Amino acid sequence: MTLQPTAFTTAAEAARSIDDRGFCLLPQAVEPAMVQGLLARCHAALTATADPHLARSSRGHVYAARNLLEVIPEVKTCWRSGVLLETLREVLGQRFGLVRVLFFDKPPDRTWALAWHKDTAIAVRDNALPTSQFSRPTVKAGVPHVIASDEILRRMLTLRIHLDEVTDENGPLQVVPGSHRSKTDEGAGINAAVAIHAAVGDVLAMRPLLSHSSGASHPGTTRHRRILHLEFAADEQLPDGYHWHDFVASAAAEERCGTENACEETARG
Ligand SMILES: O=C(O)CCC(=O)C(=O)O
Repeated sequence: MTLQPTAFTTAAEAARSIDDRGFCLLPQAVEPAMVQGLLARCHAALTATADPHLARSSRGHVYAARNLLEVIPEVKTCWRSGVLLETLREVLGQRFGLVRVLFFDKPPDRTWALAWHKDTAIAVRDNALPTSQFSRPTVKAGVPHVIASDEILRRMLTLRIHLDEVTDENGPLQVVPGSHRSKTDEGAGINAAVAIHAAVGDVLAMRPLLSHSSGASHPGTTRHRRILHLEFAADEQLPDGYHWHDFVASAAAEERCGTENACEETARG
């Protein structure tokens, strides 16, 4: 089954779909000029750098990159207006922040497939602290990660910005509707999976616990499948003294913080 964009006219409708099914597709949520800017920035950043943490094809195409917050500064702002900001606020509340950014491509000469899984790893500053909430510390591309509890993952939302059209030809993401509530049902319900077809500028909003997979692109295709994957969390604080590796506060949180600082300064005289 294929999912075509449904016109979610309000963030409240989008949030209801995310609550019920674990995802929704937001058509044309990123304007063409912004998509062009992001593509140009990704191309410049990912071809210029000799960073060994980038995954490259034999022809030098980057097909996966992590930790893009500093490399592509536009990812800190491209969601700060319109339906993306409204949906993030509706789902995560006012104090949310951007915590991790990845890039995926399926270059024609180096396509790939990914088995069914849920996104359970988060990037933290120090993954060696004693904890009952986090497990399996690892280092991915030089950044410490841990597996987070369902409680934390249920308060996160991912936006996948489509920089290319996605059809059956270039390995669309498949998702299992309703599989977003816990880690325990991994692999269940794949008979009901839907493929996410998207136009350039469409954004898939999905819970990290939603079961997902993707197949290889068709042989002979000339299509890339470039996606910026932005992960957001509702809360800046983590348990057991852990800290997000990065937390780029939403405008609302920044404004409030600014006001609080101003208030503190006024109170201090
Ligand atoms: O973009 C895709 O096809 C899947 C990427 C993904 O789910 C992941 O790396 O966890």
